[in-house]
Amino acid sequence: MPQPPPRLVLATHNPGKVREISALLAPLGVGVIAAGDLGLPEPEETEDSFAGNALLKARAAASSSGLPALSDDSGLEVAALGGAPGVVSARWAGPEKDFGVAMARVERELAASGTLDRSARFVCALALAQPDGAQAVFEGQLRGALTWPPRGKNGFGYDPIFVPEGQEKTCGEMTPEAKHAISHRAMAFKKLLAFWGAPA
Ligand code: ITT
Repeated sequence: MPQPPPRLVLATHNPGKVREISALLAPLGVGVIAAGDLGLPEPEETEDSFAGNALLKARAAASSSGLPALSDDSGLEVAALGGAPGVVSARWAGPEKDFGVAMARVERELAASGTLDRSARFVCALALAQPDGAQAVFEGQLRGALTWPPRGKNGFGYDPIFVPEGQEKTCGEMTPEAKHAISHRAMAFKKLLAFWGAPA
């Protein structure tokens, strides 16, 4: 059974992900170094699946740092938009990474689709890569529905317009602990813990 490594590189340049993944890793005593702090470049995401892009990012960080690397590729899939924005969820925010713009685009396209179906899901693929080439991917999802206007200042990305199934608050209104109890990232993380043989 593989063990949690003493140190790993978090192969992400997204501060929201660094915050959430560091909190998930904290109880394991794993030391975390963010890719940005090592000056690692942001690889171009050329795959068409969350798992493919997660592996690409983890492999790039492991080979340039010589340390185990953990990456996260995630996004929002809106049913009425055929799964968009999906793997290009970050790109909808443009070069300024303005998620006000991205959320408004989701709402605009949903209105234009003429459907009443507001269902959506968040998807997360976590990839672990070792410098020796060993690798694994763990996936999680969170089902919910989209609301408008955006509500809440917690979380990041599309959180203010996403209401998880069975909840009334958006992810932007939830505490970090409440989001960790149900999130796509936490569900993928549970599978990583099982792989490491660590208690969930
Ligand atoms: P890295 O590639 O450096 O990790 P990124 O932001 O470009 O950062 P992605 O390509 O995986 O990452 O884009 C995923 C986008 O999906 C992300 O920017 C968010 O806007 C959105 N997203 C993912 N998880 C989310 C969450 O828990 N809550 C809200 N939005 C989320």
